[in-house]
Amino acid sequence: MGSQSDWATMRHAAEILEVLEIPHKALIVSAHRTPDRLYDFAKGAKAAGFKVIIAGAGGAAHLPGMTAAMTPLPVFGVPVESKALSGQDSLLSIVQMPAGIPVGTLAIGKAGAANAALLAAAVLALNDTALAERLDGWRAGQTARVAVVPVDQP
Ligand code: RP5
Repeated sequence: MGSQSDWATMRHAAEILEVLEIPHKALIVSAHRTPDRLYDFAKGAKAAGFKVIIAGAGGAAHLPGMTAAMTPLPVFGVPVESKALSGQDSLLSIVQMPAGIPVGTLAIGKAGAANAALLAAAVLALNDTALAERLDGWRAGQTARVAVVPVDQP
């Protein structure tokens, strides 16, 4: 993620990765404030053993696109909800990649972070039967928790 301030959003990705028992690292890598850290991370990610990168950033959100430019790994971008423009800036910055360098862009905010983790899990599950079963179980649990009849909530 691009900043400590993104963690409130990106922790929703980390929580799902934890539940699915997917080893992961949560790192602050700013395209603007720590460009050398971004270069080192993105250039070295594949050799370091990463399989998928989830990049969350807000505002002029260059992190996902710049990361994708420097790694062959799949990159999923999460537009963090910004104060000034409610994440519309983040979304458009991340989603409008020119042809040739893809970033799989998720929804703004918490839903995008959670879905980035689930999408990463689905990719990894293609070559991991045990993870595929855990992901199936997670989805079945979600389905089972949906009530048929709504209740009044306080
Ligand atoms: C982006 O700027 C970060 O991804 C963050 O969403 C946004 C604001 O960062 P802070 O000023 O809160 O550190 O680079």
